[in-house]
Amino acid sequence: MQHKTCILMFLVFFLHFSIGLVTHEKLSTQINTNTAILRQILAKLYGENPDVQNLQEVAEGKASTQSSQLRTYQPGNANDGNLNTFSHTTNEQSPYWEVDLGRDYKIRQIKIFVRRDCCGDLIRQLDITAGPSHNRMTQCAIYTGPAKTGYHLVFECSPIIIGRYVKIQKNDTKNLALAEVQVMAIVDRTVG
Ligand SMILES: [Ca+2]
Repeated sequence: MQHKTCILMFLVFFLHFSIGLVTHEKLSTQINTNTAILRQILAKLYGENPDVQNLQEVAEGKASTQSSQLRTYQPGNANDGNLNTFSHTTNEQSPYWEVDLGRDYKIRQIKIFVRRDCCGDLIRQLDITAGPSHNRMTQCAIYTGPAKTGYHLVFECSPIIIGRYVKIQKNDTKNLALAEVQVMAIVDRTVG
């Protein structure tokens, strides 16, 4: 990582210095040229570590379930891409919500969007796991909370988890309501 830091420091210096030398008329052209060079070098740097790029959300629209359901608040409301809809279990012991991504992904982050209308403090005591099958789940994070209404929580899975299922389980006897869950996975680079 250190040589990358040095290269970036050099680039910042180079850009600063070169902009100072050119005339006002040439400034725009010079900036465009420098930006192109910077992009090429950054692409080269990140090319050595493709994990830095290519994080994609892979949960939206996938099959999801929950341990119980209050009225019409179906599990799919938590991965429909809409922050104004939410899933909702009944009050029960250890309610959970789970999504089936359809295949294994390299899961790096799990994001939870708390309801915007109320009750954010009920997002607490969460056990966030992922894995390739239900009997091989690995903990990504725990969240003691409590959250607040409208919170956006981001959990890093470190190291990444290879998994098809992502489960959010709450360790109390109240309901689990989720406005949205996003699963950010490392997806293979596309060429061109
Ligand atoms: Ca939603």
